[in-house]
Amino acid sequence: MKTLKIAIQKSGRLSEKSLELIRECDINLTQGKRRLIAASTDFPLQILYLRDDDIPQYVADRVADIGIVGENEVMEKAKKVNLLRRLGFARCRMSLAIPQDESYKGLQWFKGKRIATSYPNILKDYLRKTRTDAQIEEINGSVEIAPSVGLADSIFDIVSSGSTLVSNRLKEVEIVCKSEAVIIASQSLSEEKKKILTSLLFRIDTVLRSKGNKYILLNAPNDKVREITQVLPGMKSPTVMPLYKKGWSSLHSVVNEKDFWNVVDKLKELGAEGILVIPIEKMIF
Ligand code: PRT
Ligand code: ZN
Repeated sequence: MKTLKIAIQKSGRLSEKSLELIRECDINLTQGKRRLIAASTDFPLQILYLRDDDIPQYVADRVADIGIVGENEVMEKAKKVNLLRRLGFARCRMSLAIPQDESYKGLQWFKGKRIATSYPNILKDYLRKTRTDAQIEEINGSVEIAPSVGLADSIFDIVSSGSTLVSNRLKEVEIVCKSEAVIIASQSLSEEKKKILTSLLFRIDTVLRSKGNKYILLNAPNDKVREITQVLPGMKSPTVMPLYKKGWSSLHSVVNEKDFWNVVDKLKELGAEGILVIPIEKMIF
């Protein structure tokens, strides 16, 4: 039987979450990360552990069928691959930063300046679109020290919390783009591989959906049930069951993490009691 080959980062910021996602899809892997390749015993999937920079190329060349990689690498490498899903982890932004003591009034600051980066293509594209005439200094790693050692006037790099910039006396002045982990796929998969991919994506979607939702149970006086059901839409509508205690009901539903605390506040106002919130392992539609 054919197997689908997925490339994931060998070690780095994406590795653990990528493996976790595969495990949450109930796919068990045989070997550990010490090898280049691992197989699954219960799903036709093979894992290739690679450097993140190489993943777009390997997928474009069909050495791997799909891959989990930072969107920034996909943009930078500009290979012909399909972007299938955004995964919501390894979120970051790509920004221009300049020395803290410089005053900044807009992109014209960069005119004639040198910008150090490991992402020359994304930067080149941005400078062209914004008609900014600056010079790109391509360097690998430790981009943030370039201004202090006199290699450049400014930098273009990944920013997450911003603390690396602060500790290098730099300030973020323009956000060029945002990035998160994504699934990419080769543009030409055999029918057999497409079938495996569909089944894998079904599992991944199920896992991603359940991550944002919680199962909620509560007790409420019967005369409040109607109002409470309006706050708790649920998948179709909430389940309502009578309690042994007269005049009371138990309501079960699903709430999204985004408006979770708002919903809980409203429920309390409406007289809900004994509210229980439980994580959902899988949500299948
Ligand atoms: O060895 P390999 O080539 O596989 O790994 P790598 O060292 O090139 O990549 P890695 O593991 O550092 O990052 C992998 C991916 O994680 C990146 O391509 C991004 O998509 C994503 N990601 C998310 C980040 C960050 N957040 C991040 N903060 N990648 C790097 N950083 C670095 C950034 O370069 C800067 O030095 O962290 C610093 C900034 O962080 P803050 O929190 O101080 O702002
Ligand atoms: Zn890398």
